[in-house]
Amino acid sequence: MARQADFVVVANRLPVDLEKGPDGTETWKRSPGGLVTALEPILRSRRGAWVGWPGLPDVEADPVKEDGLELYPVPLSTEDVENYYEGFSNGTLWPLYHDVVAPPAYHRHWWQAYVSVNERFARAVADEAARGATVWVQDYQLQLLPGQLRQMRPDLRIGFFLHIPFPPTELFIQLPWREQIVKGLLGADLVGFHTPGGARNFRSLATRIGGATPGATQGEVVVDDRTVKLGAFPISIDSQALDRLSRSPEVADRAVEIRKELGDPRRLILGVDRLDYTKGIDVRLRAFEELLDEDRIGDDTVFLQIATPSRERVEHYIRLRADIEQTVGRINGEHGRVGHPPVHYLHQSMPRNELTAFYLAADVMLVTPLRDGMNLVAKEYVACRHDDGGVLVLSEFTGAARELTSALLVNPHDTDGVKAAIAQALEMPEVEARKRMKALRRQVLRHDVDAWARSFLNALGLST
Ligand code: GDG
Repeated sequence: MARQADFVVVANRLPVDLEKGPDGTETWKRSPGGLVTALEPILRSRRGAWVGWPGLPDVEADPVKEDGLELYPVPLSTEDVENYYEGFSNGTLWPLYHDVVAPPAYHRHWWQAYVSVNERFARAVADEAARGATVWVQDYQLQLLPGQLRQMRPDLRIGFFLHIPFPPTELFIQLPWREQIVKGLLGADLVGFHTPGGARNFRSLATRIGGATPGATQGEVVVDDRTVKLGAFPISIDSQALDRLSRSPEVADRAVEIRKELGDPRRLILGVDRLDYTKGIDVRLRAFEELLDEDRIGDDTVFLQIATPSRERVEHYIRLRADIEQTVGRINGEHGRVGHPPVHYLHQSMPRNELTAFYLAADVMLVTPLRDGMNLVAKEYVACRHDDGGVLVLSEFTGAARELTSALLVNPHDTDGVKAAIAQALEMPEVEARKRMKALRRQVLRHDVDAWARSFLNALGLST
């Protein structure tokens, strides 16, 4: 195929999932997400393409045009999924980059798979990108790709964005392949992070072990006479769209119905996360349990935790699920009455409309990660509260805490502090709660995902 795309997005996953029917027929199903919403107009306006894995192992799919988007599937075998994706990406990099809240495993065969899968993605991009095209690489699964691609196609302009935190040097240097990763990232013209702290951590490693020298400003380093820009680009959501959806009568009615189904509690507390050990689901369950033990919360308060299934074959996740489900069982066993469990726990994925109704129904939203690159759930809760209602309790250890300063900020390691914040949120005078929510909404509605994508691409030299 002729090289034709002027703008290529490359991510581990395509924005569509390939699904196989019982009769073997293959169909593409759109998987909506903030990233594709933000990038779609840009992809459409400039001969854009998206390169990624279609989500099923051992499938060779042809390039397709779906809804006007050019998609280039990169195949992964079952072994690739095990070693590159579940192994090195989610068993090594994910815990290492999240402050080692779970121990990372270092296996040479996982690393080898990571190198070769990154190279396969790089080759696919090199084949599709037109001369002088701009390529935007997404996330921790593809950190070697910028360097590999620069070797193959020095004519390309390459940007890289990391969606998770970039750890401090003291942790990063555990990685046996630390130099290769830093050098891989330095193959880009611009490396973006959610926070200035992430950019600073990378900058210091780039000069220490990546062979870079300091640039003219804090936002630059120099490698082989080439300037690499570094910067913070805090991601956001399609705030207007969520605000609109939350105003629809169906969602409003559903929010009322949800409270009824939960037994019309005086107060509804909500948590929404992928079931991941970084999200601090255990932190808020422990705090809630102690508040019940101490009679600081009565049976007029209900806690609903939605935990979306995630990475279900990775060992830490299997253990986490068992622990959380045991805790929920214990709390309900000790504090529940027939028909009135204090904790409602759903291990399932929700349709977007339903999730929006939950946000609208909740008096208190608990977002308590031990570490999180940004955390979009916190921003989504705010975007849905067009009524200026609700109180957000937010961990200081999220990227979002830098922007959402009117939330009740908590240290998730301080159980007493989390308990105090929950109690304060439950009893906060309405005037104060509304004032805080108004301030949060100003921030989230002004800084949306479109602004994020534009600021990154403009810094990369692409006018949008
Ligand atoms: C990574 C970084 C960073 C969840 N359950 C359901 C559902 N979700 C949606 C949420 C939200 C998204 O998934 C989760 O985003 P987060 O930002 O909270 O967390 P990660 O998945 O860990 O994302 C993170 C992000 O990348 C972007 O850069 O913010 O720090 O870890 O949009 O609404 N959506 C639906 N049903 C569910 O059950 N429809």
